[in-house]
Amino acid sequence: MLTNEIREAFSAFGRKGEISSVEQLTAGLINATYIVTTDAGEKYILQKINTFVFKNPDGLMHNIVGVTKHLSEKIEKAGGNPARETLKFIPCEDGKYWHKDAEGGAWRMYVYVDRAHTYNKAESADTLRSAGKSFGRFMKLLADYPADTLYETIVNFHNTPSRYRDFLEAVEKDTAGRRAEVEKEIAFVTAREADTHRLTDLLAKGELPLRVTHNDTKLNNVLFDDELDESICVIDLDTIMPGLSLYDFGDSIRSGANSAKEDETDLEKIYVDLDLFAGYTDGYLSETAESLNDKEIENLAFGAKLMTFECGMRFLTDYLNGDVYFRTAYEGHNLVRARNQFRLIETMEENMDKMEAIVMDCKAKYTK
Ligand code: GN1
Ligand code: MG
Repeated sequence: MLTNEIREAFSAFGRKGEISSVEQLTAGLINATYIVTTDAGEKYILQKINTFVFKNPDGLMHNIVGVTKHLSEKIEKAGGNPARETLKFIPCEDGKYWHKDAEGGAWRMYVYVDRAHTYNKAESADTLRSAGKSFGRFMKLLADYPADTLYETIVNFHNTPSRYRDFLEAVEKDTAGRRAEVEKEIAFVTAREADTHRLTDLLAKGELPLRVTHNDTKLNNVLFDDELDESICVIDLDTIMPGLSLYDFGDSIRSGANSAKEDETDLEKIYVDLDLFAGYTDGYLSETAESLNDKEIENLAFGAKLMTFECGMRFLTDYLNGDVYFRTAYEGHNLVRARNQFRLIETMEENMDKMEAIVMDCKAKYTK
């Protein structure tokens, strides 16, 4: 699918050789992502940034380039291999890390990490344990990153009360004329209004610390080595911003401990898989138990529920708005995703005690 648009964007990065093939990756719901192979056998990821979502590509790339350089130095010092353990972005010939095409589209490019794969759905608790370690280590490596130099790439990204207001506005406006069809789902959300501000209240009271977090820790945002099947590299760095550890932990559970895919339609197949939950929690706390405070530990399981709630509410909001934000493959896709997340929440509510007990066991295992 080599288009003129792709050829033109690729050439802005001044790499040698001609494009020999292009493959589109469609697992991400926001940007347009292509694997580009050259006749010299080099492989890159070329991405068209979704500027409806990311309005300031300069700020976005400033964050990503700064963070990946920092990670790269730390990985090198620790005796690791930065070429496989973090992303390497390529500047354009003018030194900038993104290219504006003739239509105003924004493109960036990085080196493709070879011999690696992702999971859209976890196969075992080991997969999640490994992902948990990577995301835990990621937060640790960024603990000394100057948070005040980071742009807020999406304002109020995980501010759940603000997401809730956006949801109410979408219900009120009913732009796509779909409200009548989703009264049940709307009631599911409004019944849980009190949850929306629990973490932001603790943050305001100073009981939860702001950290440099990833904020989009979906299972398919970590690469696994083909040979070892171990997670090696955290990707999709667009939302690195100051945030709560609970957002990162929570979103990983939302996506990784779901017994089914995010858009499974058969609600009976959807539940929080406690083995997968335990695997992730074990991996994550093996890296972070010493640095998280008691309030964070206490709220990990709730964070999983809250991130599932927020995401489900965002899918429903987008459905009400006429599918303007998330990439959809068919009419009603966002509603399917919302119902899926709401079913997952019900099973988390039923299992909250068990999830909390697993967290405490893992904490005991990794603290003296
Ligand atoms: C988006 O870009 P991707 O597909 O990794 C979204 C996340 C959602 C997720 C749901 C910037 O992540 O917040 O949790 O879809 N990213 C953005 O699958 O909105
Ligand atoms: Mg992604």
